[in-house]
Formats: sequence, structure tokens, C-alpha cells
Amino acid sequence: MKQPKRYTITAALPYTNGPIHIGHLAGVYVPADIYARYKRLTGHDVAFICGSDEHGVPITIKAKKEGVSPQDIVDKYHAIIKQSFEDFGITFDNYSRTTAKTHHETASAFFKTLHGKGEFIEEVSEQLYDAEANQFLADRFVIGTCPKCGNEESYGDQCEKCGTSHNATDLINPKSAITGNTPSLKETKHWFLPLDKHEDFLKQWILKDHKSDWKSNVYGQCKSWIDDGLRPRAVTRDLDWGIPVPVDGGEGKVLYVWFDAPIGYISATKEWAAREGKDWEPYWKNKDTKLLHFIGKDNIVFHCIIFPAMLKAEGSYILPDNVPANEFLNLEGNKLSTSKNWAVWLPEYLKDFPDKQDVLRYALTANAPESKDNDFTWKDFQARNNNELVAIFGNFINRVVVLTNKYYDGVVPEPSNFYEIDNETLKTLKTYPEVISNSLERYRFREAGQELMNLARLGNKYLADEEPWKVIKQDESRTQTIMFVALQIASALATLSEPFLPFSSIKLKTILNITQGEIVTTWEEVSTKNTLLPAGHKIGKAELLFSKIEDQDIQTQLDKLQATKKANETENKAIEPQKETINFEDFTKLDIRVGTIIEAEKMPKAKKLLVLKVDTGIDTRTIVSGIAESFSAEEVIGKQVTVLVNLAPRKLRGIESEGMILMTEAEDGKLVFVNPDTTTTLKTVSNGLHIS
Ligand code: B3M
Ligand code: ZN
Repeated sequence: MKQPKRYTITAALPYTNGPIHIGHLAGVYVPADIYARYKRLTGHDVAFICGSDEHGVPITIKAKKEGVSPQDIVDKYHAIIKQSFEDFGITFDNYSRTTAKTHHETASAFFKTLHGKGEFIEEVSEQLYDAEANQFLADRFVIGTCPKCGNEESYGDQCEKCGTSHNATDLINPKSAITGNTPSLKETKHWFLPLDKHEDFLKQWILKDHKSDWKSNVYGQCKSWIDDGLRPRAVTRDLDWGIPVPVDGGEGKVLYVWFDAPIGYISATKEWAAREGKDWEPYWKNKDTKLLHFIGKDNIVFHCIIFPAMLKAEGSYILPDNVPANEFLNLEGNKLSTSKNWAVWLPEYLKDFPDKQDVLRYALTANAPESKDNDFTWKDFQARNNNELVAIFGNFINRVVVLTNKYYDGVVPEPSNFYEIDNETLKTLKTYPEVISNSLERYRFREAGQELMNLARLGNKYLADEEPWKVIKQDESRTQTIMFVALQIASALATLSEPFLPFSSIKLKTILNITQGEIVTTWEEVSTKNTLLPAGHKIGKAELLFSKIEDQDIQTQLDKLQATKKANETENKAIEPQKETINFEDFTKLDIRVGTIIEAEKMPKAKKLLVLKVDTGIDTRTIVSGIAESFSAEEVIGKQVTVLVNLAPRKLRGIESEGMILMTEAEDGKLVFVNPDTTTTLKTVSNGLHIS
């Protein structure tokens, strides 16, 4: 099979509402980078594209929370994310951002083209509205029950549990994420992409053409979506953060973030091409270009259904050849969560393990959530490092380099007769580029990473079997052959490890003195060349490729997580979950009034109880209240309080209590009164409804 030469490889644009964590890395960026590096190494023309997704509700929510502007948020996290990708060795050809001018122009033009072609439906419909916040509730501004799977925390546009993408009005029991209110419906005009119109095409293109080459998790999600029936999807929003809708009637509205973000791949390619003096169009429009989207499973429908429908409707673009989406990575048995701080954050990792980028890449690849969700544990991370990178790969290289320096002053020896084991070993070595390629071409990164380690295993076993350190005592020339063969394996490892362990690959090439000139071996040459490191070539001194990770380092990470867990538990304790819903009638049964405490005394022999006389406006009555640990009798006299007056009377220690004072708990656990507004002198009746 002849491979196409041009690859446009995209990695999901991360939302700039927080730093990158290991879930993002394992799901998207590590496999995408392995693939891009591998394609470059095998001589292809690659555009590896990414950037920050800076519009959308997640950004606005974060900005609200921090009390700053959305622009402040995206500037802050764009810088953090970009830097950490760079430090981690992700080789994007361009890392752009969707607030960039090129992107605003490109996305606007794209929208206008579809609009001009009559590809949208323009419709006034009722959308969810939060009157208190004075805002329409799109996307993450509304939370409710997913109509498909029953998840009670589905967002307006998407349920993260089952992956379904829906309209906000489909949510059962929707609640505003801003005020918690139940939204009302309000009319507004939007532009809809009629996915139903593209149904036949999508059925053919996904369900038939890509039945066998797309991953089954991806194919399955698409199929279930198509089987459910495709409906028009709004691609505009009533929000103030985003790309303005560029057509008449669009004032005050912006493009839906999932409309503009994937176009970000195109904008970022344009930006890159302009910088490199290239033409961007072949990367998006030539039929012989392979377009690949690396994403996490929650992005499948957007990349497999909505974006392709947009590209198809536009008419001049190619469609993705594959969308190798991964499942999710968990951390120590729990779901990764930005809000719960349950994550290993890339910037923190790089601070704690400044020279161990490759270890994380390797551990995440070995454990990649390729076909099911998977778990990252620090113990496994340590074991992958100590038992594989150090004990197998590093150990092999170290023995080869140390012995070559010791026996031959660092010069690759002339081999003599090759025994069968030597020929066999060299023959096996030559199969590795293809073995690894085969896995990579099928997006099986775990398998590919293990095959690389198998090559190091081959080297280790060869040395263990041939024992040059013993043979040298009797047979000089045999030792030369053994070391020659071992050095060929070391050189192959330097080349083939590049996509997986790029930092170590460079280090190894430096040790072997093969960083430039003819001695540099390409991926294919590992199979085709008979000699990778010729006799007479001088290598450098031994240096450790990998170093052991001690228990203490792992314990530090586990302690960090433990602290997070504790902090979350305390927080959860403070916030009790909401009780079952009651209806309005239930509520109106409560007769809540403003009263004044006119007398108070401690109940004898009861630590918690005060006996109060309260003027409720209707009468003066006795209320026994369990507040003595928070208040003295003296300090409550004269206080205006909120009283539930129609609570059935109840005897407490022989005294009848006729009502209840409403209290709540402060952060420190101390009781406080639910105070009526004490600046006014409300003396008597409030009909309950005014108490909020
Ligand atoms: N920002 C979603 C995410 O981070 C989104 C990806 C956009 S790719 C065009 O899950
Ligand atoms: Zn769902």
C-alpha cells in the first residue's frame, strides 16, 4: 500500500479554563505527538495542528468564578498550556488560539459561506432563559437530566456521561448553572445546521465507508447517534463571549463554540503556512491529504458528525480519514476532575520531575485508555520506570556503551564470524520498524510502545545469553562480533524510540555520536541497512538514560492526592446535597413570620437548649431552641428572627415548643440566625413567600 505523503494531524483544542492534566495527555496529546513524529520520521509532509479553545461557556464560567474578564482567563491559561506542551516535547507545528484574528476571520467567512449557500435554517424558537441572570442558558450554563441516559448533571449541549449531544431544551428538569433557578422559555432567533439534511451522506460515509477502519468505540457512538435520528442543531448563541454572528440579524449573538472551535484547526493551519511560506490549502483540500483528528471520547460527535457536515456543506474541504478517539483515564481509581482538583497537572509534574517527560509519556502510552477507560496510578508509573525504562532499556544501553568504552576505547569493533544467533538477532532487529508501524497505523499506541520495549528486551537477552564480559577472557574476536551486534540494536533503539521517548532518543543519539551526517539512520533504514553503526565509528561516554524513581518520590505524589481528597471531603461535608424537590403547594404550607425574642433562659441541665418567648405578631409563644452552644440567653434577647409558626407543637423536656426558629450553619460550623433584614423594622407578618 502506497502511503499518502501529506498529513494534517489535529489534536483537540484544549479549553483555556485550566492547565493540561494527564487525562488530556493520555487521551489526545501523547498519541497525537507519537503519530506526528512517526510520520515525519518516515518522510511524510506533516502539519501537526493545535491551539487554545478560548470561546464558549467554560471560559465565561471560570472568569465569573475568578472575578476577572474572559480575556484575562484565556490569556493566562493559553500561556500556561502552550508553555507546558513545549516543555513536555509536544511538537505542534502550530499552537494557535481561537481569539486570534485569523481565526475570527476564518470562522466568520465559513459561517457566511454556509449562510450564502442556504445551508442554515433561520428560526425563532423558545430557548431556556434565566430571568434573574438576565441571560439565555446555553451549553454549560444549564444543567439537567440527560434525556438519553438519565445522568442528572448533563450540560445543555452535551452529556459527558453518555457522550450524547443534545439541545438545551431537551434536558429534563433544567437548572441554571448561574443562579440555580429553573429557567423559563423565551423566544430568540438562531441559525441551525440541519443535520437531518446530511443524514444520507453521514450514513454512507461513516456506517459504510468507515465501518472497518474506525475504532469500534468511535464507530459505535456515531452509529447510535445516527440511529437516534439527526435533527437541526443551533450553531449560534445568545452570549457575549465569542465570535459575533456575521450576518444580518446576528447582532448580540455569537457563534456556538463547537461551530468555531473545529474551524480553529483550519485557521491554525493558515497561520502556520503563512509563517512557513507555504500554501495552506493542500492540507485541507487535496484529496491525497490524510486528515486525522486526535480527540477524547467526549468530542466524538462533534468531529465525526457535526464538523464533517459543516465541511461537506461548505463543499471545498476534505473529510477526516480517521478520528482515533480515546476513552478516559482515571487517576488512582477516581474520575479525573478539574473542579475537584483530582488530577496530575502537567506544569506541576514538570516541576516535580523536570527531566522525566519521557517517563510520563511512556507510562501513559503503556496504559493508554485506547479501548476502555483506564487507571493511572503512581505505583504503576514507578514500576514502568524502574522495571522497564531503567531495568530493560536503560540497562541494555548502559552495558553496551560501558563495555564498548572499556574494551575498545569507544570504537565500534570489527565483527568476525556471525553465528546463527547473531544473524537471527540482526534479522529480528530488521523487522521492528514494520512491527511498530503496523501498530501505529492502527492507532494501537500501547502495543507500539511495548514493541519498542521488546526490541530493548531482545538486546538484553542477547547480551545475557552471549555474555561478552565472560567471552572476552577467552575469545577476543567473538567478543567483537557480540559487541558489534549489540551496538546495532542500540542504534536501532535510538531511531525507533524517537516518537515515544523523544528526549531519551536525543540523549541516546548523543551518546552513540549519531546526531548528524550519514550515520543518522531513518526509520526505514533500520530494516534496509545491513549496518547501522559501522566498525570504526567512535561513540561517546556512558551516561544514564533513565534513573530510578524512589518510593519517597511516589509517596510525595500520593500524599498530595491524599490532601486533595481530604480537602474535598471537608468541602462536601459543608455542602449537604439538595433534598427531594417539593412543589409550590408544599412550600405555601409553611407559615414563616418575623418575630422578636423577648425573653430567653437556659433550660436547666440541657447543654443545647434555650427556652425563648417570641413575639410572632400573632401572639407571644414559647419556643425551645437548640442553640445554647452558639448563643447565650442574654445575647439573643431583642433579636429579630425568622419563625416557622405552624410547626406542630412538641414537648421538649416537659416544655411545649410552639414553632421553630430558622437557623443555618456558618462555615466554621457555628449556628447563625436566618435573619430578616434587620435594617427595616419588620415587626410582624411576612407571608412566607418573601423569605428567600
Ligand atoms: N475544547 C473540548 C474539550 O476540551 C474542546 C475541544 C475542541 S476541539 C475543536 O473537551
Ligand atoms: Zn447522557
